[in-house]
Formats: sequence, C-alpha cells, structure tokens
Amino acid sequence: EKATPPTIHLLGVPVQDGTHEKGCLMGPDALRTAGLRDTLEGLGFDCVDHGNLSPAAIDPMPAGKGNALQFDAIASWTRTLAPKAYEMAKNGFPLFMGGDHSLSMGSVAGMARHAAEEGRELFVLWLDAHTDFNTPLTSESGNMHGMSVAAFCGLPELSGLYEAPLDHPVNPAQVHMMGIRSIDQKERDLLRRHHVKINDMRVLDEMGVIRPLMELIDEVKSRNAMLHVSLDVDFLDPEIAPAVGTTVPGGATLREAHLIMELLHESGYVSSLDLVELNPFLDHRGKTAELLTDLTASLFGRTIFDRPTRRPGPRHRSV
Ligand code: B3U
Ligand code: MN
Ligand code: MN
Repeated sequence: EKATPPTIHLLGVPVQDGTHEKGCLMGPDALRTAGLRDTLEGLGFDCVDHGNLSPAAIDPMPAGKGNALQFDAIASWTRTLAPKAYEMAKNGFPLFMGGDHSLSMGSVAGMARHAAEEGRELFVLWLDAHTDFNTPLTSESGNMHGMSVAAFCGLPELSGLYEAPLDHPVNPAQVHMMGIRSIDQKERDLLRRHHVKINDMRVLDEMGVIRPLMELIDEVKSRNAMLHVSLDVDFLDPEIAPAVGTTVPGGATLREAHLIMELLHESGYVSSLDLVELNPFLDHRGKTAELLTDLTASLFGRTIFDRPTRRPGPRHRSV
C-alpha cells in the first residue's frame, strides 16, 4: 500500500526584529523566487503557500526584561505564529520561511502543542553555528534570535513572549544541536544545566554527520516522537552560504548538509521545518536561496539516483 505524501504548507514569516542586521524580511520572497514551491511540487507534493504572516498587535505589551532588544515586537510575532503553526500542522507539513531565528519561538511552540495533542513528544534538530540558548539575563548582544531555544523550552525569563506560560515546553534534552561553533560564556552554563544535546563542530570533524544524526533518529523512532528541523543558514559554511548576517567560519559542507537531509527524509519522522536567517541582501546571485531550496528538496526525497524504497514513517500515516 502506497502512503500518501502530506500536503506541504508554506508560510512566510518575515521577522527581522530578532537581529541587528536588516534584510531577513526578504527571506520568504527569495525562497519563492528560487522556486521552492515548484521544486516541492516537482517531487510530487501538493503545496499551499499561505503568503506572509503579519504580527498582530498585543495589548498590553509585555514588559521586556534584562538585555532583550525588541521584546514586544518578537512577542507579537510569536503570539501570532504559534497558533498558526499549530493549525497548519493539523493539515500537513508546515514549512516556515524566515525571517530570523526568533521565528522558531512560535513555530516550535505550535508544533509542540500539536504533537502533545497527538499523544507524541516533539524532538528538535537545531542546525546552527550558534546554540541560541541565551535569555535576556545572559545575552551579551540583546538580539532575540539568540534566545529561541530557551524560549520554546519554557525558560521563565522568556515566558512573556507567549500568551500564557507554555503548556508543552520542549524538553531541552530532546533538542539536538549540530554544527555548533559559537557559544557565549553564560549561555554555556545554561546549556549544561538544562542538558541540551550539543554536537559541536569537533564531533562532526571526528565522526561525520551520520553517527550523531542516527542517534537522534533512533531515539525519535523508539519513542514514536515527531521531529522538527530548524535550519539556520549559518550552519553552512559561509563560502557556500554567504547570505547571513552572522557568518562563522568552518561550517557544514554542501555534502554534509545534503546527507543530513537525505537521512532525515529516509527516517520518515520529520514533521516540520524552519528555513531561517536567510538575508538576500547579502547573497551572491541567489546562490544561498537556491542552496536552501536544494537542501529542502533532499529533505523531501530528491535523490541523485535511484535508492531502495524505505518504509514510510508515522509522518505519512498521521497527517
Ligand atoms: N550568541 C550570540 C550570537 C548569535 C546567536 N545567534 C546568532 N548570533 N545568529 C547572541 O547574540 O546571542
Ligand atoms: Mn540561529
Ligand atoms: Mn546562527
């Protein structure tokens, strides 16, 4: 019996208040220009483009704490996106086109609520040069795109971003990070205290991507959980992906990134995807937008040549 592929729901989230570098608001349109939708339809998926989200005003505005910049703007985005993500997840596979990484405060919170309602846990694969686990009390920059994971894991300093404290915070031990090569000093202590699973660049250098990734996939499978993938452009090496405000040398290669996406596809457990931090203002002839499109194609089953068919996972059954 052939499993029906899920409908892919594209949503633009042109948030850039989480970073000091302007330009991420053009990210969704650059991905559209690169042909993301046609590419996915070419792989046999039905796609719906929901256009771009606009943040609803909130009243009263939550008071920011500590060092956070634009706390109320990010709260507006997050409170608009989280329920939208939750609704989209009921009807297929949500694909969030950013926008800076503060987007994930809403997308992941919405997916966690969806997963809980299905009686399942949510794991997160965080592909990034940075761990984004700051709070307004630890951040040196004040930029909220460096606080996303702390927010959806329910750290109290960020609970004001949500309408109410999260009923379904993600368990930090179920957040697996890969590509990490930049962590702030106080952030380090927080990551340890909360047992976030960090595969830094040294891990990838020593054993490649397969072992750490299969560890995550095996755990997700054994718990019949859902897996949200959050891809920050700066996970990739700046030589191949220049269109990002915060480049960090020594990033993932093209083939490492594709292999991750191919293995994720074969797992059948990926429920949702963020493509974030794309700043088209900094791109060279659209190459980063095109690379993100190609990586997404690999996540949805594009292969270089025929592969043996894999057993479809619960993603195909439940949505
Ligand atoms: N950890 C630093 C740097 C940073 C985090 N995310 C990005 N940059 N893109 C901070 O600002 O919190
Ligand atoms: Mn990030
Ligand atoms: Mn980053």
